[in-house]
Amino acid sequence: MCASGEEYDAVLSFWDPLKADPKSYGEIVLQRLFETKPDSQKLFPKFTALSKEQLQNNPDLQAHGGIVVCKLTEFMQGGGRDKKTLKDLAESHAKQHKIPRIYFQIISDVIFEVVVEKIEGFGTDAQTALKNVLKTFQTQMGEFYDELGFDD
Ligand code: CUS
Repeated sequence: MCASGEEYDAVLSFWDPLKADPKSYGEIVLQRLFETKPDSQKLFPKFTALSKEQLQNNPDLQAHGGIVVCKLTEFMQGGGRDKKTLKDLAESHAKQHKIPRIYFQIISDVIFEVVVEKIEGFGTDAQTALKNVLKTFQTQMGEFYDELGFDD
């Protein structure tokens, strides 16, 4: 199912902390991702060899995490209609990083978990909205992956 306009607004109404501090939240998301799904750490060469300690306060990890949160924010602010953001993201992740599409599902689940845990006020309606927004995000990324003929 596609997220509705109200659902983007519902999520965005709680999103200010992430917008204000994308690096910190992005860092938490990537650390949680690597913990729960260790093989995901191997997808980016700059993170592969890092120990758990080295993943703390790591500027590269914070920078990449910040990008993840900012891209998702842009996607929501565009009401899911801004194709350019996702197209660029799909291209870099397919062609350059070669990330299998299943990882967008996995990172979405982690984002959901972290947001609900860390952000005040995310009630059941906002949670459903966030789930649908993330689902739409994955679907659209999948469509670009199809266009690129990557990882079917
Ligand atoms: O960067 C980005 O942006 C992406 C995310 C979104 C949500 C799409 N990514 Cu990168 C992803 C991933 C990573 O980083 C790691 C691992 C897996 C996946």
